[in-house]
Amino acid sequence: MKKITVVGAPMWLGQSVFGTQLAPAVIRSAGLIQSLQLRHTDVIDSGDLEFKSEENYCSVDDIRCKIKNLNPVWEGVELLASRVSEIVAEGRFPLILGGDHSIAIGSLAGVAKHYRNLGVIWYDAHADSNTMATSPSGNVQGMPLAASLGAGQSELVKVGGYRNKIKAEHVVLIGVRDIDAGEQEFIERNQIKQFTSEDVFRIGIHNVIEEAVSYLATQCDGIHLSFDLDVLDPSDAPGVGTPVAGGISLKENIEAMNLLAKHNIITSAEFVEVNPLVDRDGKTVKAAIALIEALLTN
Ligand code: B3U
Ligand code: MN
Ligand code: MN
Repeated sequence: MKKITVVGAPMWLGQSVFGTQLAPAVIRSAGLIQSLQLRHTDVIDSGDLEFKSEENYCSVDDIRCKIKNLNPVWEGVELLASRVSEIVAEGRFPLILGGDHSIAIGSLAGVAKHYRNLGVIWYDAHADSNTMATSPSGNVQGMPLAASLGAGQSELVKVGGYRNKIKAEHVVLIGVRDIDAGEQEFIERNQIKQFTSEDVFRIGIHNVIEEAVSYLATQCDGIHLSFDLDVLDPSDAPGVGTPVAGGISLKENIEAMNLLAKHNIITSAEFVEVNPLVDRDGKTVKAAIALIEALLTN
């Protein structure tokens, strides 16, 4: 039985579509906490962190302006890193509700402090491996994996007071299908293991998870799951900022979460990028809850 602490990270400034900051509240009001309490005797909802919500305009000749909203995103992820670190120090399982994917910088900074070799399973249509130099958008949403591996703008790389939260050989990307040229180069240079959505269709989600688990389990003393809802096919998860066609079905993703639960190897998790304002019939919110339930059932 896991001791779970839920924390909301209502961030939207890591990208430009208003709405991801509403996800933690909407996911809660759709019944997440009650559902977790049916499965676990010890569930604490520690509420939402308070993040700044105003966009931060700065002079275009400032090089740091290449990163959209750098200062408020940085402040937010520092706050999240401290909170997540406390939760892990209390011996509890942090379940973080995003927010856009920039929050992963804070989640990983908070978690990785407590492990020698933290593994990461990164579910995403995107590779989130851009730096200021390669990003086509300037959105921190597209940079958290690179930053956690020590590449990019120093504020983001040094969140939590240290750098290189994780090692490239302890990362597995699953479901990727929209990778920028600079990201491709980064992935190859760092030899990051990836299963594209095509790989998932070819070998099946069951085999992908078994391979990912055996790749990480022997080397890692904990595994963080970073789950971007846009890994799902947009027909199952329309409520995300940047949907990408050709994704993995909700059914297969639930099967994946069930398998991870069976292996009992995930030690912290975040679910990000739900945008209730562009969702249809609460489909994406319901999908997020179903995935969390599958992961946290034992
Ligand atoms: N790779 C692009 C697009 C993107 C990344 N993550 C999302 N979209 N959700 C970028 O802006 O870095
Ligand atoms: Mn992402
Ligand atoms: Mn994505």
